Amino acid sequence: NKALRLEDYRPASYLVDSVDLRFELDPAATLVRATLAMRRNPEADAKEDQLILNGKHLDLRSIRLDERELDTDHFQVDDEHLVIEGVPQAFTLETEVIIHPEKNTALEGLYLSGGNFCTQCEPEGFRRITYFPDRPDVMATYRVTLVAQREQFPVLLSNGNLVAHGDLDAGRHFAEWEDPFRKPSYLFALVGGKLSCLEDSYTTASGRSITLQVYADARHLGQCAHAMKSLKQAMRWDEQRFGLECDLNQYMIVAADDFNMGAMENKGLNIFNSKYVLAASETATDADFQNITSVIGHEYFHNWTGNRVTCRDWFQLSLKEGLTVFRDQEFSADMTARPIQRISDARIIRGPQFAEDAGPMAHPVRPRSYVEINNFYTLTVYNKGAEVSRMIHTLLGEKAFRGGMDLYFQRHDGQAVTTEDFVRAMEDASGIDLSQFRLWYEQAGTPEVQVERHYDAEQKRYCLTFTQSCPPTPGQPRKEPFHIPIAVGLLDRKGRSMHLQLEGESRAKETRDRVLSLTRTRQTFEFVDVKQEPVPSLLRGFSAPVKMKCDYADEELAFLAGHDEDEFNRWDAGQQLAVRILLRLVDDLREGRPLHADNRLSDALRDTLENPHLDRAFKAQCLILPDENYLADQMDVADPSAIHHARQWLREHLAADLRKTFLNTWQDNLEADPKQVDAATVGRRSLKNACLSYLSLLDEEIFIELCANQAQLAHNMTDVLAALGILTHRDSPQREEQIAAFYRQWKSEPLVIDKWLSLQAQSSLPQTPEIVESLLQHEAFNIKNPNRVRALIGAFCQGNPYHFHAEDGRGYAFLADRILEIDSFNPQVAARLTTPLGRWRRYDPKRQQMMKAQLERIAAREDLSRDVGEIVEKSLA
Ligand code: B3K
Ligand code: ZN
Repeated sequence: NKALRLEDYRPASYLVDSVDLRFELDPAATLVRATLAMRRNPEADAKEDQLILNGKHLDLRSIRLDERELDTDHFQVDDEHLVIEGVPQAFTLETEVIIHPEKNTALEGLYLSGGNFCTQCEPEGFRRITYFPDRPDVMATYRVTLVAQREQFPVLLSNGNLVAHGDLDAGRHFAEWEDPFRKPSYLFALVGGKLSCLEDSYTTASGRSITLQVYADARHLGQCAHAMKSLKQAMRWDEQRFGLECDLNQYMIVAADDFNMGAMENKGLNIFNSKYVLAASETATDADFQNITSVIGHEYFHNWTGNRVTCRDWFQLSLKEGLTVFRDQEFSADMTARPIQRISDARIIRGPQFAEDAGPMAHPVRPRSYVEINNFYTLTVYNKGAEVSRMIHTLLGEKAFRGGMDLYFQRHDGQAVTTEDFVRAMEDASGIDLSQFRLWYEQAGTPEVQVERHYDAEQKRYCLTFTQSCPPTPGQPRKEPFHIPIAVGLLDRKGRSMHLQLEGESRAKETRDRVLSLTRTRQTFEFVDVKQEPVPSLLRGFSAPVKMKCDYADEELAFLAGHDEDEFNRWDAGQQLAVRILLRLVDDLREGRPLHADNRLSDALRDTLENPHLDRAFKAQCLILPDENYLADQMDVADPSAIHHARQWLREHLAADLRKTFLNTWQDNLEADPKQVDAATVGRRSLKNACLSYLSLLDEEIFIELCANQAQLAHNMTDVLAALGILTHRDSPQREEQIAAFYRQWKSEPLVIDKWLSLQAQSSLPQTPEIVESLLQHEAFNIKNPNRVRALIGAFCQGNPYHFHAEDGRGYAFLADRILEIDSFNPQVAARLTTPLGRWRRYDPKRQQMMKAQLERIAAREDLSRDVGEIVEKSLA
């Protein structure tokens, strides 16, 4: 398994101008005829006349070059390529292949989901459909003819516009689609099957009318309204914020039950995991509704950042993904509440992304090499990539950033480009030098910033000295200093932000919130005219994806938690305080010392809950203690069991301490209309349920009864699941009753059953490992479906560290067994499950040895996929 390297990029030798595809769709054997108009690439260096096309698992039937059938001594085929010698400067190539959608369990290329045909081509799935130069810098126009049995496959869709359709012999019909936009092969899509459609229309800023369609199976059509609404909001938002209009006549979204990822931005024909389309307040949680808005937005925004301007090669993946995540985060922030969105973005970065940066798969936002590109659709490329776009936005400001975007489209519309092209457009439009900033694309790892503070009472001067460093990552032992934007404020004793004036500046500017550019390894910023010693509020709004270390006293954190006007930092100060307290409790537990309460956190939370100026969703966020995985990342040697017990103990302590406040807050927010999912109602629900989860920890049966009632009677999935999420940890008859009743009620709704599986997989009860094993055999479970796998196996191994890291090593063996099983039919899903084992170095010697043994067992398997192979190999290196 050879690594591909960025420096080996060469332009394609041959280009494709147009593609004509004809599919005779049949689940067992589909005939694909491709006619490619090709010519030599004037930019290719070698002047050879050998044509190399990608193709995987294709049964080749015939090849015609300029209408002449080629016989076998003019070409060679193996399982990855078709090589034709002696091709002319320009020619037409026609191939016929047979493929087997029914047998396609990898869910890449053309496959069946719920009896319907669908495709997933990014990044390299098109080569499983036909022979083609399957790389993003080869862009062509497509004309597609789909032929199928009308009865079984009444709906036939592909990219672009429908140009013809009609009946054929023997019960067959056809549809012909034409996409006028040149596109890379990874954006090709087709869908065929029995689907119903919710239709609407949208009028663009310039007055064009676009037909919008959301396709799903008939019984789920009633759950498509939120997706449609989100799509229209996204279209309006992109016009207003970026001046970008939809360029199509028809925009289609199809919900598929079997899907490896979240969704796919195929030109004009997005295919979605049904999880990110279908929602009703009875079946989907508030979080589901928000995820749908963000994923619908994300795929729509790709139409410009990804499709109109695409990637030159897959090393540039963050060019479209990082930027598009930044765009979807901004969209979600505008649709809900900005600080809440930022808290959720930061949780992902500081939790699993920082862990990725610290682990064996650490890689830069623009990787330098990969073995299997599917392994690089990561939190680093997506979410850290989004932070990199956001930092450019912070450094340039909204207006110059918009200028940079405009210039980027002006220069590169219709092209396949690099992250360098993006940064250059930003520089050229703003006049701001981003040369050092580029290191964010090139260097892996999470920078750490140490802060020292010094106040000179006599001179009224205040100094902040920052020292940055970045730990080594695979292949990068030493790092250059990053350009880090640090947003700061200084709080006076009353908690008001002070005026900020740096040494050498004039007083004129009225700023209480500003961005410092840290560019050197060690750098001091001196503020003048500082009347009293302030408490600094650092990295406001999480202005850079770094670990900021400041020697705050606990009192200072409590003070920031109660006063910072930057809501993100206000939340964060409470979290930092909680982390400290929790880590002390972990130490006490490990040393066998009695556990002591610390009232500073209770006091801070009480103040927050009783503060009438803070909104409910924000308060609910403050009540969520840092999770067990995050706490493990803060320890030199992670101790999952002590972490679990310490966190549980602190939650019980807070419940007792704040009983009255929780009860009042819970009562005040009971009136949350179960049918509504607007931000205010969602905030109410999240707050009352957060309070209930604390109240249920008190030794009072009434709250358990309340949960059981809520689980049984609520008509809103958020409420039902909040109650079950409490009950699942209690060994009580109510638990068994409610879990069984939930199954009876929802067994025909797979997306709801996923919640049922996760609930049980995340339970802290001692019998959980057995329950998870037995659920593998349950009629509701299907290991071939990626959503079911994530809901049960993923939730247990990543969302239940306490049981996954059980001392007997059983969790590790369980995961390795599943990885091996799944790898034989779906390598992408198997590879993603491997992450927790790759973290073995973070645990004690006994766990290390057991985790490593499982990785070695996987590595020893013959026929391991390239996907899993790359991860286990790097994990063991
Ligand atoms: N671009 C797709 C991801 C495809 C992943 C293939 N392994 C979804 C997205 O980021 O919008
Ligand atoms: Zn994307």
